[in-house]
Amino acid sequence: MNPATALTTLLPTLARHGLQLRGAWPVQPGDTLPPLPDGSRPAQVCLVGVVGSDFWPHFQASAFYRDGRPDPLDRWSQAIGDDLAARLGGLALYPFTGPPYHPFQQWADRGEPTQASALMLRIHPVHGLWHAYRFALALPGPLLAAAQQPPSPAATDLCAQCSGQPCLQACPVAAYTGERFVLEACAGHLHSGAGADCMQGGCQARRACPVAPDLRYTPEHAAFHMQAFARNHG
Ligand code: B12
Ligand code: SF4
Ligand code: SF4
Repeated sequence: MNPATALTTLLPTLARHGLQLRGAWPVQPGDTLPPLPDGSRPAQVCLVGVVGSDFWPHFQASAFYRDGRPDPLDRWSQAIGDDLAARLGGLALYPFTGPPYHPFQQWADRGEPTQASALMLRIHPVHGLWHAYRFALALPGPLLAAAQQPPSPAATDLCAQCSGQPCLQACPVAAYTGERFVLEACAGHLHSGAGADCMQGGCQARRACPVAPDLRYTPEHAAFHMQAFARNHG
């Protein structure tokens, strides 16, 4: 499949689901990736993810959201990723299959100007902390030419320049220390009555970040992630 055909397969499908192509990078000799269905080694990896809550109405309208079975967002992602991979002769890889997990955050830095933030989540100069990854497509050839990849603004050292680093002050139980995330403190708070603000509106530390406030997740979207997180921890 030539790059133009690959793009006309990929981009409209992603747009239909509210997903975005988040960058692409060539596979290097040191990358440990599974073989493609035909046994060959992948040549390129494309990262697909969400920015803000754009995908939320699409996911909410899907059968996965309403079927009452576990992990609806992961299953929604798998249906889209596996279908696209089959059409492109590639393999879909997911951030949630593991351990061991695929190093999605390291992969992100190879395809777009993301950096580790003070909260250790990746921060993007345009999307701030309000983005995540749904799947990667390992592809047989360089299907997406460099010129056709999404334009990337330059990476900046946002957190080093951030006055007062409000994200590190905002957690009521100081779960983010700047060096590590104290999972037990966060989970304990979420399961207590005092955790209602985080559970209903999303992580207060993440919400305190002044970058890209327009992209903050909607309360319904944020609450969905917080419920999943609390269910898995505690
Ligand atoms: C395990 C995991 C966690 C663990 C962290 C364990 C640890 N080592 O510290 C826990 C459960 C704490 C966690 C929490 C969260 N996570 Co998490 N997590 C993952 C996961 C599945 C695997 C990370 C990994 O081990 N990778 C393998 C190593 C080799 O690759 P790496 O790129 O170097 O990964 C390192 C970092 O990712 C780091 N890390 C991962 N998550 C977190 C979260 C926090 C708070 C910190 C401090 C570090 C951290 O730990 C890894 C090992 O050092 C990734 C998905 C993925 N496959 O990368 C998501 C991922 C990193 N998480 C993500 C998110 C959004 C979260 C949450 C904020 C919200 C949520 N949806 O649950 C929460 C934070 C809690 C909160 N109060 O809101 C996103 C980050 C997106 C971004 N903008 O960068 C990812 C990429 C998932 C995705 N689908 O996009 N997570
Ligand atoms: S509040 Fe400041 S330090 Fe914290 S993540 Fe946002 S830019 Fe970085
Ligand atoms: S969800 Fe709430 S308790 Fe957990 S890290 Fe964020 S602000 Fe702290």
